[in-house]
Amino acid sequence: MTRLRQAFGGQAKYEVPLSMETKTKMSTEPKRTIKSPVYLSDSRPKFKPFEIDCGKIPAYRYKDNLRAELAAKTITPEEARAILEDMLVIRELEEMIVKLRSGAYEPIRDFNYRGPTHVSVGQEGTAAGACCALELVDNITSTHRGHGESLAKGTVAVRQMSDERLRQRAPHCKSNQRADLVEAALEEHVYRTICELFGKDDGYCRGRGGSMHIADFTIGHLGANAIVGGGVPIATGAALANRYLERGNIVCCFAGDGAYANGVVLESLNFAAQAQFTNHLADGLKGGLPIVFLVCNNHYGMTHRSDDEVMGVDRIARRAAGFANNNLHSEVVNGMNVLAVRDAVRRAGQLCRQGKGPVFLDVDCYRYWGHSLSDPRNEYRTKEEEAAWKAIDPIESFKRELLDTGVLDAAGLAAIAQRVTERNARAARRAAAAADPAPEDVLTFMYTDTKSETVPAEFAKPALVGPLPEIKRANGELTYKDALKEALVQEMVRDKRVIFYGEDVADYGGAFKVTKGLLETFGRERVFNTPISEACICGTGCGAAMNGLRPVVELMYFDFALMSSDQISNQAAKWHYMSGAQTEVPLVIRASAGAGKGYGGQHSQTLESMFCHIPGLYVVYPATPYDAKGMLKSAIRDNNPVLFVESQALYGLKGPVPEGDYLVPLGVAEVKRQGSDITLVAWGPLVHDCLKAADKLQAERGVAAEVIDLRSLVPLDLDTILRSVQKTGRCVVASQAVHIGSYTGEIASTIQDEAFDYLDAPVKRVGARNGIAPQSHILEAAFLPNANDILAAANAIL
Ligand SMILES: Cc1ncc(C[n+]2csc(CCOP(=O)(O)OP(=O)(O)O)c2C)c(N)n1
Repeated sequence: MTRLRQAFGGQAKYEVPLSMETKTKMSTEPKRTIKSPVYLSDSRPKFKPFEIDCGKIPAYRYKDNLRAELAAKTITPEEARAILEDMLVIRELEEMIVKLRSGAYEPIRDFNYRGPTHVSVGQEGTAAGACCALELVDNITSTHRGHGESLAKGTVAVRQMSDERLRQRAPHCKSNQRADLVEAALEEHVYRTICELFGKDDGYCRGRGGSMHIADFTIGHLGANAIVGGGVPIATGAALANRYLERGNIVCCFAGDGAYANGVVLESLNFAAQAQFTNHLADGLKGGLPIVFLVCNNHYGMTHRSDDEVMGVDRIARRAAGFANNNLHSEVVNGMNVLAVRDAVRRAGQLCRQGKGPVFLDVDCYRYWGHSLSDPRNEYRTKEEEAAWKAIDPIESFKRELLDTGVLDAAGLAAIAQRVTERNARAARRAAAAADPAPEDVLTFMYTDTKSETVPAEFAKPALVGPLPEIKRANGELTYKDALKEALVQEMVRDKRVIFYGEDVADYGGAFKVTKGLLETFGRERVFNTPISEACICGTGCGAAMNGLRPVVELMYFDFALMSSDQISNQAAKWHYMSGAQTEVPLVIRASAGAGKGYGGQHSQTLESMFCHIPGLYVVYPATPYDAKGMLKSAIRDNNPVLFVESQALYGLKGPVPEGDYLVPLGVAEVKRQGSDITLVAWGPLVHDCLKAADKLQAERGVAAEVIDLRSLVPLDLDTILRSVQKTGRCVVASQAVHIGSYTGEIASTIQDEAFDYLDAPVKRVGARNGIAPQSHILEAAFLPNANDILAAANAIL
């Protein structure tokens, strides 16, 4: 509530997210008999010939129909009517978009719709069939073509809500009749969806997301995604959170067939199916990830034919065989038959709730329009193909079943259609006339100012599985590395929502042993190794953070952040803004920067400048053991995503670190040394070079240099820099990053903008040479900046 209050300026404008509600415990009660999380592998060579049996993947298992389901009481007439209505709601809205483009949508002829036109007409059976098999508390993620899923999750959820929640959703409804409340809430849902498409302030994401990023966290819709495949690791992370918190909720992850060529999607399948979730390693919490990977297989990427052109398998379902011995329960489903989809997702949901997920459904469907309305389709497919699919249209087919079974007569059908059309028209008229967001609010929701100040009782002081790791202090001092460990330990003791994972971080303690001992204290539920999947590590971290956890993930080398740059930059950084502050992303990505060890071009980069260019992300880089602990604790408690850069060169540095709980605020620089003649600004290892240079300046020239350790790059403490430069009139900005495009340039130019009148000389920058880190010790020494370079830069302007 606090979060929404802040986002909406003191008043909660819409209901609070309930996607984090706990519904039921997993039906397979986790076994709480943790012996010890430590296991030693003892696998012996076995080379007896054998064959790998990949098993069979069923296709089109559904043999029933509406009549049979009514007879078996697996569906009620009311549910059947609702399914038709849900499909009509989707088609009506998407046909409105089509008509709007040519001014043919009568209710708002003159409205100038700007935005994507990725309609899914033809795929309604997939969206409506899947969503009607989900519960209110279940999650979905969707795609650039996500109107269907978004609308259907909402309409289904509305019908599942209590009267009280309906009243909250449609406060203008004065009736106490449930039917009226439902109708009002359905109209509100369509209205807020159209508002979002139109970029209006009443949109679900307050006009920040639009068609391709629409989300409604209050009903578990964690967002559509314009990056093809980008939402799949988020869904996987959301499922990780549901499993870890034993909520009993599942995630239905919608993505297209095209997406299943994307690396991060395949990484997600691999991540979701990890043996350690279900085998002897899962001592405490046994159960597979509760996620349904639902492929909306319309057979086309944008225009390319997936199965016949760019894949080597004729059925995407086969892919699942590569990820789990049980083929992820993979099957091919007829997506033109809404009841077949419903049946498959219901069964998949049951498996997930029993701890037997993940499940993979290859749902065979078709979109009648091209990629967008600007795609005429004639370059790559025939009219005959389209006609064949339209002949089995999911809506028309289901209408026939409703008539055949007498669930509806012709008048009943017409009444539903009319209700949907009129509701959409009313919503569209209201949306077209609704207020736009205020231009001065363009940056509102970029960052959240909330933090985890108190831990909810249910997460406070979780049980530990072993004693705390011993962290050796000498004379009140710790190494930078142990200071990081102490911060993590304290935050994990404080809050159950803090979990930690990455490559080789558990038993081995990470490539640099920063986290050695955490597994023994917290168990594998909270500290685990991952596959080598940097994109998925960051993406699942983002999804878990958006779904109630506060994950800390590790990138073994900062260089590998480039493998996950989409998940860091387009996902974690953007979801608070794109969702209109419906969600926060309290994720910490620890990235260990090399340099100076002869590891060459791919293990030595200082890349923080790249990420400072990405709005929505915090970027911090401590230089001392004291800050390493205090800043990591702050980062973990912050509700913004934080890229937390650590220096391998500093891991062994010792310094005073109090044992207790203290925080170093993010966005506050520290003046490390006072001076009046020149300002030396730096972060990370170069802070120490600046201090050395300052000593020399004093000793050799009697110059008093002020040294500022920025500590945080975003948010940047510009005040401290400017105050110093106004005093000294001279400034050198230094970092270990290569010179070109370094954040030193941003700082230098800002100083020139803001304090030009105080400057007695141009601002100088020091960085690594504009090259690639070499292996040779001699070359690397020539490549990296050092105290002498800072000294030379200072001397040049003194
Ligand atoms: C990472 C990425 N690459 C390319 C695109 C451009 N693009 C948008 S939709 C699309 C096709 C996606 O195909 P599929 O996943 O099958 O979904 P469909 O559009 O068929 O619903 C492409 C290539 C993108 N948005 N993101």
